[in-house]
Amino acid sequence: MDRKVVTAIVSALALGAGVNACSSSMAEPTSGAGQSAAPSAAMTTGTAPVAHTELFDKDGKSKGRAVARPMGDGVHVTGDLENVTPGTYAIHVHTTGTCTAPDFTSAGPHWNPEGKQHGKENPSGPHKGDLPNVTVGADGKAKVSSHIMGVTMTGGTAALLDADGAALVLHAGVDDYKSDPTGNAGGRAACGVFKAGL
Ligand SMILES: [Cu+2]
Repeated sequence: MDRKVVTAIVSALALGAGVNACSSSMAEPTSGAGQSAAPSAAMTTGTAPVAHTELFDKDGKSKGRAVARPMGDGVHVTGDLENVTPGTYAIHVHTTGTCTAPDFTSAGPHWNPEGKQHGKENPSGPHKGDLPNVTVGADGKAKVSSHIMGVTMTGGTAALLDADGAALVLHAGVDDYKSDPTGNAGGRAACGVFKAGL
């Protein structure tokens, strides 16, 4: 068994045990050449419950991709938005994994397994699906990196991949972090269904 394979297996074990720290680094490279494929190999062949999504607007144009994976006490969502008009926008995990154009109301309200109100600045909030606003630069791109505490990918009472799934929704406006139930974030500009695997 060569070193590359060992690295991949160690990475997969770390993911499965949920012991990886909350960072974007999935595996440390080891000495020697040809190591670059190891982290992605682990992520695509391991059994860790991860999910991916691609967001589309009402015309079917891709607005980027995101991945949700177990991390520490919850789930971490990372993504790369693209082809978005520069500005600041709300982005949330919504409770139903259905994205029907043009308005994407099929995705339902914000993911809210604890029955709270909306927003981190709301004393009765937030929803689990309340992610920080994203700012899209002049290049039409933005990074998403948000941690959701106290949830799971599968199993339990607050699972992202529950029976009706979940969706990632990019809004047309800014989340004010307090107006219940939507954050006054405007319409739903793009929507992506979380699907198990990468
Ligand atoms: Cu939303």
